[in-house]
Amino acid sequence: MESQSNTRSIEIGQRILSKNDKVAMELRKTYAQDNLFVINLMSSPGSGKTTLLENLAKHKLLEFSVIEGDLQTNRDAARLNTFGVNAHQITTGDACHLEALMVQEALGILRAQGDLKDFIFIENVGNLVCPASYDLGANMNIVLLSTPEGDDKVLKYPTIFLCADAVIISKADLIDVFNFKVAQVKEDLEKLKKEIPIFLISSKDVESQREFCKFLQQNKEKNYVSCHTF
Ligand SMILES: Nc1nc2c(ncn2[C@@H]2O[C@H](COP(=O)(O)OP(=O)(O)OP(=O)(O)O)[C@@H](O)[C@H]2O)c(=O)[nH]1
Ligand SMILES: [Mg+2]
Repeated sequence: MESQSNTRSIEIGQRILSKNDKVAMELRKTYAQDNLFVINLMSSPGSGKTTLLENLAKHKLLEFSVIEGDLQTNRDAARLNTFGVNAHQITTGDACHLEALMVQEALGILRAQGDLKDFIFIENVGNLVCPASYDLGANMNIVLLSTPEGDDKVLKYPTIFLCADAVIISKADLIDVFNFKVAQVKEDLEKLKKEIPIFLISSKDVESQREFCKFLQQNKEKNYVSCHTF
């Protein structure tokens, strides 16, 4: 018979904060103090994150600065600079996500350049998995799902959709081409117990972009802060 141990385990109902979580908490305070509204855009590679930002700038729908994340090259920052957007590129090398410390440094650089707008987009590294594990302290986490990727992704990659405050179905002009079912995405988000706004956006439809900007402005006025854990 096994001897009974005198030890017992106690459940501690508190997450142990990682270094990233601690920096994300600091960032959250900085955003609030400086009246910044920060949006973390996450998606697969090529789903249209940079194109959306280009369009917001081109049509003068919102004034914003950008922190760009890619494994290599400064191509996305250069694309946005062409439209007069102050965009700072982070190249992560092998890392498939941005971390809070990288964002903190980039924010310092944008600030030092003296052109920090009230809205800041963080374009995360294109990946539907890793960014969901790194809190960047953003006011809003927004996931893009483009129509060519298929309408079945919400339940296949639930973690990233669980931390989303809104979902953008991008390349909406191709809905019919790819037989993309918006109802499937809604149903799967409901299965994840998420009632969140869904925007259908196309680079060819300025109104869809305007509606999205209105949503961001309303949430900035409300001082919305994401409550989702990473
Ligand atoms: N038809 C159509 N094509 C689009 C739309 N938005 C973007 N694209 C195209 O999709 C491709 C990828 O767009 P990007 O904006 O570079 O995608 P991204 O998410 O920034 O890509 P990464 O930064 O590499 O993760 C480009 O060829 C765009 O022209 C859209 O609304 N409709
Ligand atoms: Mg991009």
